[in-house]
Amino acid sequence: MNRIVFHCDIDCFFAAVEIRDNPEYKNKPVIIGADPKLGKGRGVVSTCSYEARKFGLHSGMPISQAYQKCPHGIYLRPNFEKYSKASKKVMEILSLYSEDFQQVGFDEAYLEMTNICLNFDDAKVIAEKIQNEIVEKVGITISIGIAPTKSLAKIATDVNKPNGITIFTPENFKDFLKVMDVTKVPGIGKKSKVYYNKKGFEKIRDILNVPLVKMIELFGKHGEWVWKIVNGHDNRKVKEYDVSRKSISKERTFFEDSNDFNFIFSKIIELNDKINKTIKKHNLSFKTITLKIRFERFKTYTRSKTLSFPISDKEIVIDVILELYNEFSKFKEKVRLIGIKLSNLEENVKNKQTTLMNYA
Ligand code: TTP
Ligand code: MG
Repeated sequence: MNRIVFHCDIDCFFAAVEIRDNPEYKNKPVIIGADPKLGKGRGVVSTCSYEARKFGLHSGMPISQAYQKCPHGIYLRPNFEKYSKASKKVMEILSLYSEDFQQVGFDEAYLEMTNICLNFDDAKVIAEKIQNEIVEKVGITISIGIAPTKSLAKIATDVNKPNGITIFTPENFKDFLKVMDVTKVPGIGKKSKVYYNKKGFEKIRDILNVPLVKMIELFGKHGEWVWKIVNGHDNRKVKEYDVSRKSISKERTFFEDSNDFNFIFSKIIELNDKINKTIKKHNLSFKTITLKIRFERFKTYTRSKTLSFPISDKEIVIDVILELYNEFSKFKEKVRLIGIKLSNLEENVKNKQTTLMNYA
């Protein structure tokens, strides 16, 4: 079945918010980042308006270099509180267009629109509606990529920025891709570009022209991923994780029942590491920690502790689990199974803010 996925990305995000709040900056090169100190400043450009990009400026460029290229630009320090508010508003609007909504970072989001849009023409109308609503309510513009997979939608967004809508259909997406540089594929950055170029892969066309086995032979797992993306094979769902899912848990039955505390403890650590990966991946926190323990004659107990505030710390889980385990330490029977469950889940908004702070 053909899917319709939207990828939305705010245009020159930090700069757009400053221009919104200072209309006199409109159509001018606006640069957000470190103080250029007349060309002697240290630090980098966080982002800049599209007018500034015409002078060759871009995110990550040393601010001193930016100043040399564009001395008449308007140089501003970032105001994260403002950007955070704008991001929240945009995400609130976007999330109302589909229940399957996934925010990525501060200025990007995916929407699963398969059952909401009838076809790609309908998708375009809805995309325009989203753009207008965001201009009206937040005062900044976004670009939208529409495609049958998440990765293709992301590539599509960049085709027409700012304030653009680009549609890749199952019929035409390869025509768009073939002329693009390999770095347009999410996953091929500056470093992997070198490897791909060395083997003669300059344009996406070069990837489309070889069979999957060749890509695996040359670039292993990475090559497989890249080949699948550019051929439209990417089944990743928009909502990979649903916070309304009540808990995350893992348990392990031992091959042999045991009362060796060191062994049991090592299994607890293993389970906790696995759960923590999921927690981190989805940027979650939790309040309730549960230990499950089953003894050799199948008698099973669960013991929980609920903290007064949500945490995402894996060391604290171990402390709590050990505290809960203590009750059973005098049991003579051997242990057959150990499990850990984290519940009362929440998404970590705070962490996202810190990430934003660390960004500039
Ligand atoms: P991007 O979406 O990469 O850039 P952008 O929104 O400014 O521009 P575009 O129109 O090309 O999407 O990043 C979003 C915000 O994140 C950006 O406004 C500022 C911040 N940022 C940094 O602070 N440093 C960086 O190196 C990058 C890439 C982004
Ligand atoms: Mg952006």
